Amino acid sequence: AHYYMEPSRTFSEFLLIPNLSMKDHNPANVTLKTPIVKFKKGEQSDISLNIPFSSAVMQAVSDDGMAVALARSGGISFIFGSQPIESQAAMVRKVKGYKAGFVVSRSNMTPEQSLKDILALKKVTGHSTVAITDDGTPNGKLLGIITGRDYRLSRDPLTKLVKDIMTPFSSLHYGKSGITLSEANDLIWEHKLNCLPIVDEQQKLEFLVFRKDYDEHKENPSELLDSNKSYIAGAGINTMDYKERVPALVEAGVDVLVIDSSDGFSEWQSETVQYVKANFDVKIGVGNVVDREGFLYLVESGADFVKVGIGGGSICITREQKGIGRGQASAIIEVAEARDEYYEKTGIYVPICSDGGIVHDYHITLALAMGADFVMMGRYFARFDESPTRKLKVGNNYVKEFWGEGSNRARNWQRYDSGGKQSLVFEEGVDSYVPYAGSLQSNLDKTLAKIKSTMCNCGAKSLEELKQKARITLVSATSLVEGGAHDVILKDNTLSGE
Ligand code: MZP
Repeated sequence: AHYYMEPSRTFSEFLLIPNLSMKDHNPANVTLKTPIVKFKKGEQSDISLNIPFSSAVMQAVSDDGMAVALARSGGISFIFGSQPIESQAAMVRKVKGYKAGFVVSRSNMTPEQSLKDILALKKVTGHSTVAITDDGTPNGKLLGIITGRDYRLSRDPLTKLVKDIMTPFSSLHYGKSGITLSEANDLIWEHKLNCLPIVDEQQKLEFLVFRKDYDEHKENPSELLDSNKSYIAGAGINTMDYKERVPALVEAGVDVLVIDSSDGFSEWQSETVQYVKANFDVKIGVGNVVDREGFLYLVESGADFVKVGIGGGSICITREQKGIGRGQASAIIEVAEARDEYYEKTGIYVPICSDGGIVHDYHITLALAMGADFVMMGRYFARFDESPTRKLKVGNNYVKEFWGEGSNRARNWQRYDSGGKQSLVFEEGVDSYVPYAGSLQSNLDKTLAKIKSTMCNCGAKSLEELKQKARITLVSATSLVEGGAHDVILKDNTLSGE
């Protein structure tokens, strides 16, 4: 046997040490954009996310409802594969058919009259809201208010942002640190931008509305509803029925697949990736692995991204049942190192996803600082209205159901199969409840605020910068105690924590 004499570690054993924060280290200036499929040096990933979050390939987490909600917020769901091929394809079809587009909700008002409505609408939908006027100026007649995807783009450099904007009408969201209307007008003039500024009550710029195609559609602005993009859709597959499942998912419009397995370091996965790459033009992630060898093996097989984590999932009893696994932090640190070396050697960057074991929001920041490009979470998303399970009242509390793919309830034997009986011989997951937590958007807003704030403490405005700059320390068991409230009598013994 080969011995690893260093204990494997998990997220709670680490903390981030602040770096110098400059004045512009402000959460409004932080971008969480991240690549999720491999790309060559100097190029861009074909698929990137605005927030580094994916929801787990689980019956209790990722159906079409969750997929639309999360894609709308800038992340991605991988629709669960432990269901018949046709019903999974139908879910993908629903997500792809759901346009990431715009709803015209009012008309025949001037922008001044409707400013309140615009802001109110944004509060309700969480979306950027823009107005179209007949002459494209704030004084023109309002043709419609449009809500759409939230394009959270950074301010600099403005010309690059203009180039980046793909939709005919898009907004630049300046948030609280908004510039004034007169500054906006200067920029508009300087860069000869064809756009309409929308301001808030304090005359601070809320959005710039770019009128790229406006002239072409002036006669009939509703035509602009043709040109919407659809939401991004992911789906889980297995190494058994992929020859039937993958064509159906591709036909339904899936953007990215992931092989869902508790242990991905296998010939089965290598064969599956090679088959998909040879026959389809679709991205495919693989996993799960916990070390350098597993990562390199699957990358050589053609994987677009690699998922990391064995045994850390909240509902997982694999470590107890089989004695395999590794502390999630140690796994991420080693695989991220292998990814960086591979990039150095080949010029190909293969993103990695930290899957399972996120308990506190700061664990996400740690995973990203340790080198993960995005995280996958089950328990986190299972708590929200948008997850597909029942909300129940147990005692005085509301809960949502949440069960593992390796539980008797899900019976996802393909995820655990290693060439044996075509059934789940023993359980590797439990059937459980999680505290109900409300809507995805409100929870996400809080989590993202924490991550951005921590990144500012670390002197980082992007995830790449966070990876480079983060200083991470191990904490002793004794100092863990002082991490939470201690030596006081709490007034309310239900400290909400998250
Ligand atoms: P968590 O975010 O709930 O801690 O973990 C979710 C992850 O646990 C999933 O993405 C998957 O990798 C893993 N999982 C799902 N079902 C089981 C199981 O039944 C499991 N053992 O380990």
